[in-house]
Amino acid sequence: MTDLEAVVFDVDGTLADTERHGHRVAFNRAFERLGLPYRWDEELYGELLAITGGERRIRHYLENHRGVRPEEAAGIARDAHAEKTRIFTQVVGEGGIPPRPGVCRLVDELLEAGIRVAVATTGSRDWVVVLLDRLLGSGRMRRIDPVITGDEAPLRKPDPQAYLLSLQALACEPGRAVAVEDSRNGVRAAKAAGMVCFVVPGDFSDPAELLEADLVTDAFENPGGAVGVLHNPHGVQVGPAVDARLLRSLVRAAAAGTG
Ligand code: XBP
Ligand code: MG
Repeated sequence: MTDLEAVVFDVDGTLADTERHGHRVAFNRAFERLGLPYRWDEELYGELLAITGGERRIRHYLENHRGVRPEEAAGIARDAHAEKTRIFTQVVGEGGIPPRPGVCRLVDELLEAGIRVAVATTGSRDWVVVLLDRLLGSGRMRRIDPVITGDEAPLRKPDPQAYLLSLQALACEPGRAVAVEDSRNGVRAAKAAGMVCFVVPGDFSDPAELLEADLVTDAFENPGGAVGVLHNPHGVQVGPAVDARLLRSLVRAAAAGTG
């Protein structure tokens, strides 16, 4: 029987709702500090999220929305992203971004059950380590390994590099590992790495674009009752909250090829 050995969590949108009031605001503050006339509203930012990695996102915006020449865009993007990283790291250090409900409980349950826990994100290491420490606490963080960031995986999602590097460090077969994601690019990265993919859609994700996932629910847990099931191609039995038992049965069902 195929058993669950590891769970690899994405960060942005998955462990916390970081985009709308976190990254987006930090990009705008960086533009302002550098005297650049750009401001990203929520609608535009939702579109730009199709481009993963902050520096790539700025470069894409300059070239495609502002007609800036590629060499010039690359220089502006580098400076603006460095400033954005400083600002976001400070925001995160102030502790204003809470984990999504149920995330800490799920991590504890997995560790308790002897399942390894790791992180794979396209974000920059500078702020990722500060955010993880704030969200999960240093006790849990000591047990989460590896933490793969955009610094180690320059090929951003949907490229599977971040997931492949985490599987390598875990010495785990992809079919025995669950990737926990929130976005289409994340699902594509996880599936390209051959992993089982569980999704709780984020702030900006459209559930209709997440159909390659093995299971989609509306939350890890809901204060008012059971989680809602949005996509369940393997027909696994979903209890009131997302727990270690559910991720175990998902790996078994995916291996058996049900659905
Ligand atoms: C998240 C991202 C990140 C952040 C910005 O994607 O694309 O780039 O938006 O972080 P995922 P940086 O959740 O799929 O990893 O500015 O540090 O790149
Ligand atoms: Mg994400």
